[in-house]
Amino acid sequence: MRIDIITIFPDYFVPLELSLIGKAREAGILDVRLHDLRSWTHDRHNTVDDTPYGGGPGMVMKPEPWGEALDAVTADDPAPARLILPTPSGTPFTQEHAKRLSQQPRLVFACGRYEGIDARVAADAAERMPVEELSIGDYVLAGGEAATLVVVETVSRLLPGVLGNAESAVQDSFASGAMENLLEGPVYTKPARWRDQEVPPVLLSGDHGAVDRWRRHEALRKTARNRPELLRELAAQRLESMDRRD
Ligand code: 6GU
Repeated sequence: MRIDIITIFPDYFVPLELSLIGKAREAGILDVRLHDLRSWTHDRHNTVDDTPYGGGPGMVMKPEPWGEALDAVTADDPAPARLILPTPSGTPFTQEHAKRLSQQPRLVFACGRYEGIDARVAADAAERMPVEELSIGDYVLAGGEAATLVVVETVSRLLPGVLGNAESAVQDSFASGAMENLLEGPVYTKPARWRDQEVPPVLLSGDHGAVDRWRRHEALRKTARNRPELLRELAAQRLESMDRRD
């Protein structure tokens, strides 16, 4: 997969050299390219923002550098690109989005700062490529960079050959595998006794059926405690699938 990131802070993306993603890049599974938006400015101060039409606080990113940047980055056309615009006003990013995005050959991320990017940039780009506005949660970041890191990491670990254990991506909380959208319960490793705490004996029993039942029970407990709305959604889904069978 090819990923292009346009930002005024290319240094923000050093973490993409590390760990899982760093290795995926070295292995040629992932090709990440960073682009400094200011290289598409033409004034002495490399201006990327201006005051908002209609008034109000803060600054808005100017359309011209963004238009030129997107033209240049997508002119080199190894595969059709999908443009991702991280913004707190986007649709909520979920594991389902990640799965879909991981099947794309090429993603381009446009990291806005300040109060956002002039709206004409997205409208103009949409004439040539699919454009998605994504939010990573109901809070406001200073810019799209941290959100881009989140989306890139979530998508990258789903690429074939990136995870050591192909099953762990399926089993994750939210991956809708065997645990049907429940949160993952507690996990343990050696030693069996640590600071007066025992590992739950069922995990040492060798009874795989009992282990599966215990894990599902713990997953339900954790979900009820931390995300009760997920249990209601699960119940609703079940009723719906029963209706379809009738
Ligand atoms: Cl994608 N961008 C910004 N600036 N803030 C956010 C966000 C994105 N998602 C949640 N908050």
